[in-house]
Order: sequence, then C-alpha cells, then structure tokens
Amino acid sequence: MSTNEDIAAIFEELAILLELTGANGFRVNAHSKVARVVEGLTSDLGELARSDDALKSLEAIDGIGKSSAQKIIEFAADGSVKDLETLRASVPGGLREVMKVPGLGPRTVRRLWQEAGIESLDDLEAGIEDGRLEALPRMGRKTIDNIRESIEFMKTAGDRRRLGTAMPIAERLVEMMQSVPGVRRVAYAGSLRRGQETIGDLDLLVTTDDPAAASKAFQSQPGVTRILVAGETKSSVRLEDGIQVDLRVVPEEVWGAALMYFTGSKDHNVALRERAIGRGLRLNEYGLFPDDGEDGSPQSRGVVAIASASESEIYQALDLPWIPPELRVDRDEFELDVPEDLITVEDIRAELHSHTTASDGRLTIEELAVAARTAGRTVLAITDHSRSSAQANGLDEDRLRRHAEAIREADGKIEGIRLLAGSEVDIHADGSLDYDDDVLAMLDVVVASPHASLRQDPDAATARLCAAARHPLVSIIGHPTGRLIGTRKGLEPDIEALISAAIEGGTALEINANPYRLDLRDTHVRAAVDAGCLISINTDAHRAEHLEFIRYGVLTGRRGRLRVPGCLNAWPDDRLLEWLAQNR
Ligand code: DGT
Ligand code: CA
Ligand code: CA
Ligand code: ZN
Repeated sequence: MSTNEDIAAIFEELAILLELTGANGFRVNAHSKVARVVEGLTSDLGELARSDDALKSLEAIDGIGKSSAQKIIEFAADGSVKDLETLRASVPGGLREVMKVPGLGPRTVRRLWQEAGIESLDDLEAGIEDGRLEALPRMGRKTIDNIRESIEFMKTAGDRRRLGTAMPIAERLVEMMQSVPGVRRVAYAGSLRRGQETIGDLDLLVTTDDPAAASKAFQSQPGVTRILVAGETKSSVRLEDGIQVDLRVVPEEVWGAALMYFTGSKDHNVALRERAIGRGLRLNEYGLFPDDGEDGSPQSRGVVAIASASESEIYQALDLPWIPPELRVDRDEFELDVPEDLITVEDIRAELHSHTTASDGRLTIEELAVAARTAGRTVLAITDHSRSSAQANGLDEDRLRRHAEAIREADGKIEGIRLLAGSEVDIHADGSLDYDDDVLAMLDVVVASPHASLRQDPDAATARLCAAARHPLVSIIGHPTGRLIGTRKGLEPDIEALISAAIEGGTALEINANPYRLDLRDTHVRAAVDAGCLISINTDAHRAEHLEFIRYGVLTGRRGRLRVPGCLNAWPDDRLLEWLAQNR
C-alpha cells in the first residue's frame, strides 16, 4: 500500500534525514515541500505511480519534479526508496528517539550529534548531566532545562498509544477476525473500550466454533513482528508499530462475563467482585456464581452460573444498571444514578471549530462544507486563525472581514448545511484577545484559544483563561489547556475557577476531539458537567478526515458524563443559532 499519506511521510523523513546529515537548505526544503504538496492532493498518487505514463503524469503535478516522481514510482513498486534507506543507514538509529524529544528539531539534533557526540537519548541525558551540552556555543541554560523537562515528560508518557492511533488498528483487527471461518463474535475490550486517552495494549475477545483456526489466523496475520504467547485460547502478538495485542477465545455462553472482565478497569472489577461477595456470590471472567464455600474456581467444579452470557444480566444480578464502559473507573458509577443517555456520535449536529485554506487548513470553504455535510453535520462554523498565529497564516482584520463575507456568501449554496462565520482568536498571555471587540462583534461564533505561552505558571494561566471566558463576545474556549498528549503538558489552570468563569460569561468549554489533544480531558469534563457548564465538542478540522475525530471527543465527553442538554453541538440547529446570537 502506498497512500498519499505514506508517500508524504517518506518525503518528510527524507527532509529530516537530509537536514540531520547536513544537506543544504534548498534540498531539505524541496523535500518537505513535496511532502506538503502530496498531503494536499486528492488524487491517489500510488495508483498514478503504477500507471503506464507514471513519470509524465507525476511530473505534471505542480510541485513534483523528476527525482521526486521517480522516488514515488520506486516506493509504489517496491515499498521502499533506496535514497531513504541509504540515509537511514548513515544516521545513528538512536537519533530517531532524540528527534522525538519535544522542541528538538533536526538542526539542533545535528549539532548535538556532530559537536557533542550525542547519538541516543541516553547520550543526551548524560550530556546534560556532565555539562557537554552547556559547553556548546549558543546553548543556553534555559534551552537545556527545557530539554531535560521534555525528556522527563516523554518518559512518564511511556510506551502508550494515543486513542486515535489504537482505535483504527483495533477496528482493522476486529474486521480481520470477523472474516475467519467459524468466528461468531469479536469485540475489543480493555482501556480502548473505555475510551481512555491513551492505550497500553489492545485486548480482543472472540467466540468461535473453531478456536484453533481463530488463534492461528490471529498469530499469522500480516504485520505481526513477534508472537509473545501462542495458546489455543490465549494469544499475544506484537505488531509492526510495537503495539501489543492480546486475544482471548472464550466460550459463547460466557461472552458477557469475559467482556466485562477484560473491559475493566481493574478497579471497577475489584469493586464488582467485592459487591458480589457481599451478596454471597462470586464473580470472575466465566460468570457470576453462587458461593458454595469451596476453594478454587466455581466453573471448574461444575457450579452453574447465575449470569454469564451478557453484561447486563450480570450487572442486573448485582442490582446495578448496565454501566457504560466509559464510566467503569470505580469512582462513583455504583453510587450515583448512571445516566442512560450519555452523548453519542449520532447526537452531534454542529461542528463549531474548523479551518480552511484561509489559514492553515487544506480545504476551501465550499470543500469543507461539503465534507462536513457528508460527515453528517448540519451546521459548520468556520474559525480560521487570528493574526498572532503567524505560523498558521493567521488572518489580519482585513482578510478576516473578507473571509467572513465569503463564508456568508457560500452559506445557502450548499444544501443541508448552515455556515457560520467565525474565528479562532488567540488568547494572549495576559488574557486579552487578538482582535478588537468591534471585529469580534461582526462574527457569528468566536472560539478563543491559547496557542503561545503554554508554560505559564498556573495562576497566570487561570487569570488568562478566566478573562477570555468572561469576555461577552467569546462563545467557546478552544482546547483550554493547550496540552498535547505525551509531548506537552500545557497550561494547568484552576479548573474550578475556569468553569465558574465560563458559566458566568455564558461561554462553553471545548473538548477538542483531536486525539493529540483531547482537551478538556475527561476529569475536567466531569467537573464542568457537574457544575452545569456547557461543553462544545469540536474536531478542529484542518482537512476532511479530521471530522472523524469527533468519536474521540464523544468518548471523552461520555467519560465525563456528558449528555445532549449539556453539549452545544447536539442541540437542535435553531436553538444553537439562538444561543450563539444571544452571545453577541
Ligand atoms: P491498558 O492496556 O494499560 O491501557 O489498560 P487495560 O485496562 O486495557 O488493562 P489490561 O490490558 O492490562 O487488562 C485488560 C482488562 O483485564 C483490565 O482493564 C481489567 C482486566 N484485568 C487485567 N488484570 C486484572 C487483574 O489482575 N484483576 C482484575 N480484577 N482485572 C484484571
Ligand atoms: Ca489493554
Ligand atoms: Ca492486555
Ligand atoms: Zn483550531
């Protein structure tokens, strides 16, 4: 397979490796430019590269030259590119890890490598401690402190995958297992089913008429780099990107008990087991059994289960409603009434935070509108960046006015979707906004977000965000903390204070659904929901595929007990438009 995304990644890596090996800036830029061009294309390059007239057709694309075209053809044919392999071999493998340290770009990494002999993360840490880094010219104390902090952060994030990385892998596995002869049911369990923001490993469950075939198919599927456990009912493999997947083959009649057990969380399971004991029962992954006072597992002694086939009958036998997986954390899901109507993806109607080619998005107003409508949205707010976000091609006042006009002109031309003119306006470090009030007042929607100064101390961050939340013209605070999962801690405001300010200002707080962000996070959402603060779940789409991130935002919302009445995006269109208008 060679999707445009794969091809773009090849050129991006070429650019990075060229820069690491000291190639001239022109060559480096040429390669990253090809990567951007490829990313933005809608035609399938892999297909084009295998066509008869491949070289000519590829060269005809603006921004792709002869040598790039040849590389694309080579990649489509062999799945590899010789130049890239050569470059990879000339750079110490450990530098890849060093490159992942947030804030370290190829140029700095090259200096560390060439001038201080840093070839791995271990070297880097040693170099910080023994003063080798400090001895480098133009390497300040502050930069070194930042590097140290980033390494620390990277380590605590550990070897977990983002929800958005794990989910497509799991869905592919489920589909693959479903096609194995004899297989009846397939589901993923574990932290993924609970919608946690990061995933340690994947847990798959199947029932089947032919356990041997299911296990064999699982162990021999393409992409397996190591088989860790190869049993008939339990297998465990490692896939190409390093993620581990556990598979359990379970009998049909214990499906519910197994699904419940392997969904966890462990704490939820422990609490359930204690609850069972308190009722003279025993609970394990085979079912809920009467306690016959004997040692050992009840199922092995032939004790008949009270409940095992479905999760709901087990919960019911424990005098509980079925508890949605997202709430299974052993917090208060057993004590408080669990709402039956947590928000779902189907409830979402409006996208209120999105970007077009006017700033750093890939689609025009019309293209984005069509994509949003296709994704099931009926309202779309276009909120390109404000002037301070220069790296994102933020709009000055003039461009914003013209852009808003263009959006209003496009509104009504595409059936089935309302377009709103908005802005994602920067919240400056002091809490002031990037446009004057009279500019904001002409818009339908204002998303105010922090983008710079994300290492601010908590008090300053709280004051900054609260000021924006109280601003009468702000509709939504976008990605309130600015964190990036696994790479940037972001702001650490007093979340209760922010929630109060938002309620006071009639402002909603965003769950940014991008899997790198999930910001607000689940626990913050729960605090907001409990306080009655409105939430808005947005994908922050920069291209069509991003609209599908909504599911991760919804999972995060569900973990925070969010329901339709508390989520702007799920309101009937008229009600939403009225609320936004009142907000002006
Ligand atoms: P992860 O993989 O670290 O993101 O988190 P989980 O929750 O997927 O954990 P994992 O894969 O170790 O195990 C899957 C589920 O199996 C877990 O959520 C609950 C259940 N489980 C695993 N080990 C135990 C245990 O020792 N006791 C109990 N009660 N449940 C367990
Ligand atoms: Ca797991
Ligand atoms: Ca596991
Ligand atoms: Zn945005």
